[in-house]
Amino acid sequence: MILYVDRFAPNVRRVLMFIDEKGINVPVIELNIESGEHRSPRMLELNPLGQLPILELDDGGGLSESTAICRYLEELHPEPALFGENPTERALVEMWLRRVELGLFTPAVEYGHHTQPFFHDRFVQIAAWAALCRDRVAACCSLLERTLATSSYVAGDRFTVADVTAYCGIEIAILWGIGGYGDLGALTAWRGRIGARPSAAAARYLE
Ligand SMILES: N[C@@H](CCC(=O)N[C@@H](CS)C(=O)NCC(=O)O)C(=O)O
Repeated sequence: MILYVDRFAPNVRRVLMFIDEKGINVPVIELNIESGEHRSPRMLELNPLGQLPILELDDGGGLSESTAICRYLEELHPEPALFGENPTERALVEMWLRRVELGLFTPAVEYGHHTQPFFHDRFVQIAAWAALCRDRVAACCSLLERTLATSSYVAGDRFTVADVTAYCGIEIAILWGIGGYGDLGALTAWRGRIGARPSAAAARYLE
């Protein structure tokens, strides 16, 4: 098993943080997205979408999509259970994972694609789409604020993969300067708690 990464990529960071929380050792090969190393013929064979992260399996097959990779690793190494321990917990984790991926992580990433000079050559940058993404991030932060006022973690009282994705989403939103979450006390306190975990180093862009 080999994990192909570019450590700057937010989706890669979700998987690296998850692996660190699991306490498992997965061999990693570093590729450079900017120079196109992730789109070599072999990498495209493993993931025709030409995106990282990719987990190369021992039978030579490729697994992509960050959540699918995390689920696979959870199956191989069930403890600690980061996708939930019983049917209710698993459903709640799934619910929150979808909410924070669709409402926070993905719009925060897309905001960067549509605003940052670094991505100018890679994306047709649409200011109106960036504004919509920023608003979606703000709405998800408000939702998290209400939730975290009464629970320690995103999907309840235990750390799960929903915290990993939410934390990576917040860090990328802050990197791109999407402001406004600073007034949200419960979310800020949660960010401090998650940021104190050793695994968070894999996700943090700014100190
Ligand atoms: N849905 C995929 C998204 C993967 C993705 O967008 N990867 C980005 C880095 S964060 C990438 O490889 N971009 C390079 C490219 O599209 O050429 C996942 O969850 O892993």
